[in-house]
Amino acid sequence: MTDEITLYDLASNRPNPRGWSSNTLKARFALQLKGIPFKTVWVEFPDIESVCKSLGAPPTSVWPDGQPMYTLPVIKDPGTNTVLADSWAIAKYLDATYTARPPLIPEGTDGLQAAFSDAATRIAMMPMSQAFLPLIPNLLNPSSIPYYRFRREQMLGLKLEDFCPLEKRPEVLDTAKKGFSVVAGWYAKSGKEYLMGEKPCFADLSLGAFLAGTKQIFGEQSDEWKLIKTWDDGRWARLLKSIESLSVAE
Ligand SMILES: N[C@@H](CCC(=O)N[C@@H](CS)C(=O)NCC(=O)O)C(=O)O
Repeated sequence: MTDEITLYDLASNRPNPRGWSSNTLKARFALQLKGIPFKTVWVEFPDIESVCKSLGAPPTSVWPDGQPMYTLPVIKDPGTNTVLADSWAIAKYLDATYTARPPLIPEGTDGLQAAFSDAATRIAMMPMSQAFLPLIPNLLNPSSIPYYRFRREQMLGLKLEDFCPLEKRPEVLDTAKKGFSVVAGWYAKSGKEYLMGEKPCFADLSLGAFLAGTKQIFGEQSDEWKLIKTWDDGRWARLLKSIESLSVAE
């Protein structure tokens, strides 16, 4: 029996999985930035609900048909007998429980960080997601693909491929680029490497997690990732690199 935290993360068909979902990567980076040892249990999409129920992790949302939606990341901390879903709640818990490293959500910054992430999601991350969503089945194991397609197509009311046809991808990426440039302007105002200065906060880490997911989904050698790396004078490649380099490997 170990006291190590377990992170429940989404499985992929990649040989050395390090996570590909921006939501679960937020929790992974939060644990790594805080230097907290943990192990990963990789979960297939159709098993998320049963895994959450067996752990006692509550749903975090609802499906369009009103059914509860169970999601990852989930962490289980045997040291405090805690099970938690939702990346924000996990970050708050780690800040409160593991105080050796600076907090990711310092007191008084909750609202501003949430507002930043919400705005960056709408103008930059949503268009980027539109561009990469049809590619996600390529990195899933066969047992997850039909579930993933069914659920996403049910939510979108469209076939994944029709959400962003290949010929539309450059235009959608251009919209994402414009959104990222606005976010780059917010960073420029901070005048420092991170939004709140020299140390990354949860909002930086969330953007880093999104970029890490984007890189995995398009592929490091893809034309798309090579292009994204040049946006805003390389700001996004640098942000991802610095978040990853601060993260202690699992
Ligand atoms: N607000 C949640 C959202 C998590 C979320 O949406 N996770 C997705 C994976 S990226 C999920 O588990 N979806 C469940 C499903 O598709 O069945 C968080 O930040 O943790």
